[in-house]
Amino acid sequence: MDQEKRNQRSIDPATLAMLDRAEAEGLETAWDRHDRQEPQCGFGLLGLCCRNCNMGPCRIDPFGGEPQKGVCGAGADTIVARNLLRAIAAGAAAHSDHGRDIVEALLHASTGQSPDYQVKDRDKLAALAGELDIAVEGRSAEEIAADVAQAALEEFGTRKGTLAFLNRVPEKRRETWSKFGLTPRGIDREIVEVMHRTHIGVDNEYVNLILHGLRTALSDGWGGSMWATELSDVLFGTPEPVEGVSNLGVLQENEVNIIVHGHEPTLSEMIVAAARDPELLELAQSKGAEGINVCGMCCTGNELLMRHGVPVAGNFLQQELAIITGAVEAMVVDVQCIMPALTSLADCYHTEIISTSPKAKFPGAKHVPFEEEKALQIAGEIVKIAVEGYPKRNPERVFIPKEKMEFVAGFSVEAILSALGGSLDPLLDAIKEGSIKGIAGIVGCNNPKITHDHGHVTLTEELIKADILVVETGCTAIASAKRGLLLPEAAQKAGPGLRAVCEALKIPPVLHMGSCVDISRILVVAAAVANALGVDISELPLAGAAPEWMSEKAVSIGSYVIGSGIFTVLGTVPQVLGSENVAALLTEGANDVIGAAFAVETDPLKAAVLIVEHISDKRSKLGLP
Ligand code: SF4
Ligand code: MSK
Repeated sequence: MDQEKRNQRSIDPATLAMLDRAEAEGLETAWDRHDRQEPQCGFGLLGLCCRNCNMGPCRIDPFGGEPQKGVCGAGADTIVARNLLRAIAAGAAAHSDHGRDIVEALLHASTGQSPDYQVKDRDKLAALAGELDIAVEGRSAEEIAADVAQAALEEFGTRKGTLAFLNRVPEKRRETWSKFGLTPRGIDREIVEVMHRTHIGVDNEYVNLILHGLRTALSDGWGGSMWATELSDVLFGTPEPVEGVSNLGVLQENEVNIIVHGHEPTLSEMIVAAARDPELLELAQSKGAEGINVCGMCCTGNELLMRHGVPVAGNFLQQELAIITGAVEAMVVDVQCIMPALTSLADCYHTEIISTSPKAKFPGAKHVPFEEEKALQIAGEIVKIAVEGYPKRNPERVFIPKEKMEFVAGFSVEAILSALGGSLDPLLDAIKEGSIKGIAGIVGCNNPKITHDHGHVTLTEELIKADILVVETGCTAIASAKRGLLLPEAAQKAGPGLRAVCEALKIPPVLHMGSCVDISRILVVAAAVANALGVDISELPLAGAAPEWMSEKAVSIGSYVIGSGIFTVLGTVPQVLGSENVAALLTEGANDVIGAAFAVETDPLKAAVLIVEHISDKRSKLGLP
């Protein structure tokens, strides 16, 4: 591969070193497979193909020629809107089903069915119980947890007609939702209704479709994702500032390396515990290893990092590269963002891919079904498989890049409040007097369509320079961690106002708030700031961005973020440009309905300009300097 093409793949030296290694070994990665997909289907890129019934597949000519209608008569607006809705539904379902699993884990913990799990944060449990009108006085944590879990389960197929966490939403926003029929009624209900409406011959009016798409996404942000976050905190502990290390250099040459990858904390929490078992450590030593090194990848990594400081081996596009180090005994996967390519790649090494969820099997993987009832025992079995694989490692094929970077994570809402001295006031004062101009949430994936980590890091650096406090989750946060932006010292790269605030509070200018579902933490902060100022979220100097997004979950996230009133810049082009009407509604018309819209800008420097301008516009409308 020529140097120019190689360097366009990533800005991360560890990633580039591993791509060279892959090429030398004749191994393919997502970047190679992406190249082989070129040119990608033009109809698909524009959202203009439909497979919703068996009279199709149908496609619309984007240049105005024939055909302009599918067999049923659906035109570009309907087809593009329906495709977008199905992506939102898939993303909302992924987050919310994860949320439901956590709710059930809490329920089983409360009844003693899964004895390895206990309530870790009783204060948070009590606070949630208060929000849900559940009695606390004189009751055990288990009794309260059982009631909270039952109330949470009710949110999925609710008959109450609305979601509990809407009490956190500023009144003006709730009025807007109510006026336009956007108030989510129940998590499962909205997702099911997307599938109904997008069936042939149901909803064919693009505005009506998109309004329901926003409602569905809001049921994710203020429902499924928020429950996942809140109850993970109850079960596993609410994150507090914690030090960690990131990038492939966290893999250890002389230890058993286990990577936990995916999204759910339930199993990975137990893997961390099992890896400390003296018997397993002794077994590892008997196999010639100096220890057992559990590292995270993607959002399972973020969950563990936020609560235990477990090292993070990398973000989405680094999952294959971790295996190519030749130093990974087992990659243990649960759900979401796990490439099916991993198993054939692992066949070239001694690495065992271990799937654990009944919802996610992978041809070629070893399946060890995870059961909460025997969580620690199963985690121990998995760790044992990894340990026993250590002697099969071929030291001559081991290549671990040296890059790794320290960082500070763990910024839950509670941790931010504590850093501020217990109240939002110092943050509000800093925003009001202009030392912090505003807050930007940067989130999302990697995508081989654009240079790995470049979008995340460039946008983050530009915004902190402009005195904008950045909060991050998911693969963005891992990109920033690798770049040193999650260290308090990174305040030196910030503008003078933000730098002074960070130095006074001893916090980084970029706060890692967790995994993809933890974007709900960002919503909670936004709502709390709006409530404190007595305004709508859409009036605040806030912005969102997803510079390298690729997943359907990101489509749902972007939609609930604008639905919550926050302007959002997308760094990869969504598949909606086949309908001028849909694109105009999402980028302009939405402003008139929900007070926020999307922008699409693939250049992160220009995206930063858009965000700075937006924040400055919001500040002047609020009369702030
Ligand atoms: Fe074609 Fe209409 Fe069927 Fe879609 S729903 S495949 S546009 S006939
Ligand atoms: S893991 S959804 S690649 S952020 Fe949450 Fe990363 Fe995107 Fe998956």
